[in-house]
Amino acid sequence: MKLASLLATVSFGVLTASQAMGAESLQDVMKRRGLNEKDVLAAAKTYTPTGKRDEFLVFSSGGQSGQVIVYGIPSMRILKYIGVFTPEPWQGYGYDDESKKILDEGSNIDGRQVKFGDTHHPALSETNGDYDGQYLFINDKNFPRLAVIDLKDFETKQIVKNPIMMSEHGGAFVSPNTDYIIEASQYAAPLGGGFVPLEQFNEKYRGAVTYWKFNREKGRIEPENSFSLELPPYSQDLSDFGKGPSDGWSFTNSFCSERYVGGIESGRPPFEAGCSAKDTDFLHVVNWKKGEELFKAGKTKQINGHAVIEMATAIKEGMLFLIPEPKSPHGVDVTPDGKLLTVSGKLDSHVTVYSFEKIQAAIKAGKFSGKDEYGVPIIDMKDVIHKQVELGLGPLHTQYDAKPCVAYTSLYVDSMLAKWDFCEGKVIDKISIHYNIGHLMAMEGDTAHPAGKYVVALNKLAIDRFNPVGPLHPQNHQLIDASNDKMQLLYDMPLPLGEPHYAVAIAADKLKPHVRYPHGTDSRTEEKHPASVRAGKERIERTPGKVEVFGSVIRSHITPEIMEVTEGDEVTVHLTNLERAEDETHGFAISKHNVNLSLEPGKTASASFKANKAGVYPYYCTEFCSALHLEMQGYLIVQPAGYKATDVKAKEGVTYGKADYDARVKTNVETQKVIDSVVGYITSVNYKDFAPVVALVEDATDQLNFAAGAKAKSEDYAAKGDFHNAFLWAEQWFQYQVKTADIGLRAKTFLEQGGAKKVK
Ligand code: K7E
Ligand code: CUA
Repeated sequence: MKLASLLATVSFGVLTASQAMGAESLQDVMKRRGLNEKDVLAAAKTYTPTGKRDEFLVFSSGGQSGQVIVYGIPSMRILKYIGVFTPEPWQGYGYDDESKKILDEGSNIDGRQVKFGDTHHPALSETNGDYDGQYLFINDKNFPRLAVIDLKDFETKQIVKNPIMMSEHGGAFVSPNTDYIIEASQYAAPLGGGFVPLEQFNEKYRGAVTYWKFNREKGRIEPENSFSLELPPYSQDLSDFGKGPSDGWSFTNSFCSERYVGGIESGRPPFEAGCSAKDTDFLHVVNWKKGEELFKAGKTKQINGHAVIEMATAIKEGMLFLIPEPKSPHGVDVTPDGKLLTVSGKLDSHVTVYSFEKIQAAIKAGKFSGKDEYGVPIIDMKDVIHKQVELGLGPLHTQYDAKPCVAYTSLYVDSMLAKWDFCEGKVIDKISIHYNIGHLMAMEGDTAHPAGKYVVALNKLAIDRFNPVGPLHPQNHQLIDASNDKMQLLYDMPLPLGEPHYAVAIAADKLKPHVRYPHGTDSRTEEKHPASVRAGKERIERTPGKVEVFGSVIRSHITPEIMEVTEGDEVTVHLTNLERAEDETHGFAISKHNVNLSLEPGKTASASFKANKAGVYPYYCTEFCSALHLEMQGYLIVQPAGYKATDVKAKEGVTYGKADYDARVKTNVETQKVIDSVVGYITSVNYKDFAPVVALVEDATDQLNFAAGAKAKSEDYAAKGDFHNAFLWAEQWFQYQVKTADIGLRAKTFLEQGGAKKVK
């Protein structure tokens, strides 16, 4: 009745009627909130009603947080933080033994644990130059390392530490088939570490690029099959791989090719003066395919057990060239067709477009304007320029549009974003954004086939856009509608982690993540966990000084519920989540032991710790997993050394009799009828065609078997006249029934909503 009258109101458009009912019209809301038509249009372009999903997913650098932020476009709703270089407690990352192996080892340098990461550039795996939705990589500028994230479960699987660099920046960027991931150093230093006085900067300090070999089948980087190229001590910067005609080549910018060393405290002009003195720096052009051959032929030098192609070898073999590029450049970005590269000079108002064909022609003809001090051939800039386009002040990074020849470039000094034609060399549109823009991101905008539609401006430290939250301001990602020539600003999203740097956006339908793990999976190795258990096989193993628990979690209990250990024991708790239902993640935390596990359905994770203080430590589930979540608990009992148990029997809190037992059994019998009717419905339709329902039915069957076990125990006790225990087991029988019914009803709802068909 209510609905009918509401519909009537809408269809007749009677404003006063809706006001009379207390509902507001769009006009009312616009007036009340001070919105104009443009605002409402922008809202309509981003608003995503409940249940609707986003068209693109973004993987954004979490900056100094060392994490990755995942959000949707156009809604700008945050979906996940992925722990990468720093712990992420909710996911148990850095808390369970399995992830600690990756994070602790990947954070250790010279015996020190580095507890942050300066993440800059995420990169998605590619097949033929297009995103394939399989893997994500991200670099750490501060502690040169690279992480591999598997998009099957959005978890970090590997961290490789760069064996020769002291800082980096030009990573991660992938080759068109993800054979290699590039990591270029930033500030020159002695390769491999160690002390060399600054006076020997020119002779002994070096830059480098590392080509990390990626094994796609294993989903891991193979350090033993990776190599680096030694470079002059110019501050190498951003990099990109060629594709299409330029496949096999990579490009790395530099700044401070002046090789200036500051020292303001001793009266020397500072770094920033000496590092921007010249009008040009150098773009490094590298034939990495040739590098791969040299590496395989062993024409390398070992530094810290890592193969490095020396500059002299690279020059002799014709794999390294330099091209001047305007003043303090930042991004170098290969066009989707692989024919051109755009380079932005921060201190130049132009973007320079280089032609790969012309570069190749110059190399083939041996036409060089000279050599740098290290003997690297320099290609004359004017021989290889396609266009120079005046875009505005402080151009930084470029991304590409779905339309041929169309690019977007961020203008740091102007606080603008330019849409331009790199074939013709003309500006199409410019839009003012907030300020402090660094990178920008177009949808799949660094691939062979960009998707267009939206651009995001990644702005730093949003002083005035949001409610103030203290001196440290949030970052600001601004969504821009780029589907028309004229761009429109749609939405400001504050991000409260670190400086955004770069982000990549992929069509959401390319991602097919798991909803659960196969039973007993170690998610970090993606293999069967050796300590996983099946229901009923839980156990505790003891050896002198060691206790190992092989337990399980399932609504709503942890098995075992009591763990008794002795002070000083080394304890390891392995827990397997036996559930199959998608949302049945359980947590496991032990009071005061820094133990927190996230156990998604099917996962096995472990926590090791020393029981160093006698006491009673409650443990419990940390996810609100069911009605009896709070009862999902247990005790770690750490007994003092030499403790002897007395045989005094514990006094029960409450004792139960026959009447309690009878009443409980009566309810259980009623409950069983409900379950039977749900089971009847499920089996009467084609439920086997619904994978999630099949999983739920398996879960429900488990629970029902447990219920049968508890019922048998209850009846045994009743037969012996022990109604206290008979009642408690009847209660447990009921708990299993409740869980069965809960799962069964979820399956039923799913089937009804999914249009299941009658089969009998
Ligand atoms: Cu421009 Cu690291 Cu790519 Cu920051 S970087 S903005
Ligand atoms: Cu399991 Cu709460």
